[in-house]
Amino acid sequence: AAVEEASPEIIFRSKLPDIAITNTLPLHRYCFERLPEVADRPCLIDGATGTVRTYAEVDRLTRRLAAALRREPLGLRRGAVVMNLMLNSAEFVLSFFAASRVGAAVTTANPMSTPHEIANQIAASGATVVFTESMAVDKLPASAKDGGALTVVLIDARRDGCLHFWDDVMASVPDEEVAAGDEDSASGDGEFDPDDVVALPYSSGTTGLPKGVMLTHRSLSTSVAQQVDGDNPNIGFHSGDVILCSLPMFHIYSLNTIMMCGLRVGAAIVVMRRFALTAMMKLVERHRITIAPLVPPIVVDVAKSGEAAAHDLSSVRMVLSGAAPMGKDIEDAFMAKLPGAVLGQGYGMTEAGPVLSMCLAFAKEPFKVKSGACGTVVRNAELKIIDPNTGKSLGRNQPGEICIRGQQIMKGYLNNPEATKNTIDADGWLHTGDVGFVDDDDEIFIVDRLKEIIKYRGFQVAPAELEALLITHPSIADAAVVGKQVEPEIGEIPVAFVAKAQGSELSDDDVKQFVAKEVIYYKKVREVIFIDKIPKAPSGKILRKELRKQLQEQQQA
Ligand code: 4UV
Repeated sequence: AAVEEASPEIIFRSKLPDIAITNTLPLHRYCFERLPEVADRPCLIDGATGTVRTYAEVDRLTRRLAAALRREPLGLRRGAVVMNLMLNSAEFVLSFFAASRVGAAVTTANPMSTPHEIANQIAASGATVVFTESMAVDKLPASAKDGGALTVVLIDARRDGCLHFWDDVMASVPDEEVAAGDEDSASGDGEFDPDDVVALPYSSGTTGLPKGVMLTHRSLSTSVAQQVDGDNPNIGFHSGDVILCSLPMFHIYSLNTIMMCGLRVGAAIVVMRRFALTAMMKLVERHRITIAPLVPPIVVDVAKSGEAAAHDLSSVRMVLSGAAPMGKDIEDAFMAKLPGAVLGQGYGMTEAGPVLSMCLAFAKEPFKVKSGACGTVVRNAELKIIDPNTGKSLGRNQPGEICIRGQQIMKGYLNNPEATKNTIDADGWLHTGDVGFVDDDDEIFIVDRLKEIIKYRGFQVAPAELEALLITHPSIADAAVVGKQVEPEIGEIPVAFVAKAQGSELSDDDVKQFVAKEVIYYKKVREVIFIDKIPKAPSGKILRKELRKQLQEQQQA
């Protein structure tokens, strides 16, 4: 009788050799490990004011803040959750690493979010302290999860009922408390586990509503090491580099690849409160920026702008793009503007820690790469491509679902073992919901997406969230949301298919306005299509493929 042999899995690895990775240190110590060498070098440069803080200053400020977090009235301990609800600032970096020092986790959110979105994340994450700024403070709920008081620390204004970041919190710590305390542990009380959660960004993953992604000290230090450690680091950042931080630190791309990797190598980080094209070009010129991590819509902005020629951008040696697909034509148009730089892509997913693959032309000893590729799998990790129907692993040049395994991936979704199980299988493989292939040179090309998520200028939009909102409208019987490809400055927009309740005279503007009131700008429904019935499988699952096909047909017509 024929014996069925289990076919071996086809696993892809980096061209770079594995390295010994230190991933059992608290994240703040790992990121500031080179402090003795770089103490007097610039660490954070404020884009608006030009204020420079050195590595020694930033380290000391995070110690001071950690001491304040441990004292009353904040009284934070290992396991606590803090929310960072702000645009880019030095205070963001300080509160992140102070939280790491006390063994707390930071959940990050966009300060443009609506009160409803903010309240949801505070309740779900269990945050008890919020670091925020004037633009968002009025949107905060009155209390934390269990009805306890939410402590609000305001970085840019004084206000009744809030603590001021500098005047109240930082100033409360006597000097002798600053240096002492946490040399031997992250928590200050002698306890630390590298598998403690330190960052808790929210992502909807492959399906459903946004969930807390538990990234630990171990996962984040592994991810940073995969990018910038070793004799021939995959991204050849060094302490002489000046890195632009125009992407929001509340998103994992900026948090990890700019902030953590930048600190790890001892580079200077130019902090822009938020992206603006002209201001960005001026900063490049003024600070002789060498590294510019961007997203495809910004790459397009630069490629199309006549302004590039009016600025001296010659200091830029590396431009990273990630978080959304970037076509070859965009790459080519951009390179014509910055011929002296290397442009390449990284591919990340919050749950993956986040970086799965990175362009090898960024390596200290660079490899030749093809445009349109989104890198090669990072070192110390395994990647496979599976047939989504059979689960069998596929060879080169065959598109299938991308899966990744390694110590950098998330520990799981917070309080959601079911969703965790559906994303990380029993063998430790994280299923991305992205469709791609690995070519003959180990380069990865993403060609499609199995999952629901929509990306508007690189920001996640979860269809399930909009659908849940839409069906609360009395005139809507049922609804489904899918993404539609638009111009590359945007990427995709959310389109709502709506089945009206009987007799309703709902207009598409009514639907758009109803949603716009409840969600942040990038989640707005930009198009409405009325339909008799939402197509569904017998299980009740929305048949998104059919709706997407309908959109495509409409676009072609
Ligand atoms: O969860 P998320 O919002 O995460 C990100 C993270 C991107 C990063 C992070 C660190 C980097 O150094 C870097 O270069 C990029 O975007 O969304 C995850 C989904 O976004 C799509 C894909 O569908 C992911 O599952 N995506 C991310 N990068 C790319 C991409 C890319 N280069 N090409 C195509 N799609």
